[in-house]
Amino acid sequence: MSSIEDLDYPQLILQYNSGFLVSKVMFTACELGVFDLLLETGEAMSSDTIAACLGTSSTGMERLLDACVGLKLLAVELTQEGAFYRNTEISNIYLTKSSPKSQYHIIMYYSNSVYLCWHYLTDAVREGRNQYERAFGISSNDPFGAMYRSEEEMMKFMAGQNSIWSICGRDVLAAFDLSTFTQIYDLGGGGGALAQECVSLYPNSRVTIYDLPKVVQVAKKQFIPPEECRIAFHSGDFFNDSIPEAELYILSKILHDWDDDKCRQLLTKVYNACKSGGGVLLVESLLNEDKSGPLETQLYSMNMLVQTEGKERTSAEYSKLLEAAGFGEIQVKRTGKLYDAVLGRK
Ligand code: ASE
Repeated sequence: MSSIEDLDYPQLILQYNSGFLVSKVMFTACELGVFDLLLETGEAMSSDTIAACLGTSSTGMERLLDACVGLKLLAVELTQEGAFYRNTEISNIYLTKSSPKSQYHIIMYYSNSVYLCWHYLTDAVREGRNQYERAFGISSNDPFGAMYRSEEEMMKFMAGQNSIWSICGRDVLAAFDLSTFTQIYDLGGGGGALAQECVSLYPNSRVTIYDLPKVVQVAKKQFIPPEECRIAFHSGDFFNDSIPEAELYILSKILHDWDDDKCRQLLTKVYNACKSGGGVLLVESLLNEDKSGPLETQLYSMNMLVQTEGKERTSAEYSKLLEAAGFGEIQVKRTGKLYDAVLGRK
């Protein structure tokens, strides 16, 4: 019989106690450009050289680099001349700015925006609402007004979302055979990385990114190459403006931003606009039916509490919302990765 002391509970609690320290070390190494510098120079460097190149203190940099080694984000070689640091393969692929699979922008968004809202998690739980007022002194009644409070903030969010689709986009779009749908609207398509994955995976598809005018303007100018003729744009607010007819609507991480009422409102509008025989694809991180996990999704749901009006849901909850709007033949595909897919048909 094992007593409770044999289980590593104290260890677990101490690990959770310092979980945020881990995030902060990675955020800081990214923000200072440690991984970019090591990729650029292509050889192992001493902490003094790295500190000099990046304009930081030696004492701070040495500790940051050692912590990154502990996190397996850097490797260290000890020589007679001292310690030399280099990137691991994972940091080269995901933590450098220029890599095609770079997560740099979403990491910066977490570091500079999400993190500040999480400072007020206790208040968010007490009040049951997002914390823009406390974190940034701006009204929290319109979450996207708050998230897009400046063009810079909006671009950080768009670039952040794009980096997620550079690693998860293909899996969610391949979860179902969507090749019979050619006329597709990506509602709230933002920077358009998912739309780009879509036209690449389904070469006969045409995707229109439907988003707020200021988002569309930036997506056109900064994110989608002008020669990409399979991607079009539609400026509008999908709650207040009309939604054009199409065969398939993608709502990728849209419903998780809103409460059930708003979700039903939006899905009903989508249903009315949809061609018969068409469908709607929800891309979301699905909770288990008993909400016992996955942990990442439970944490995302807390993030929706501090940042939006929404929450993460189970597949039964999404199915109910889809059915209430009129959709049928609902199919759910768990990808085993961060984001899953739910397809409904008209
Ligand atoms: C949203 C997505 C995000 C609204 C706010 C957000 C993300 C961070 N903040 O639709 C990216 C995905 N991360 C999470 C926690 O869902």
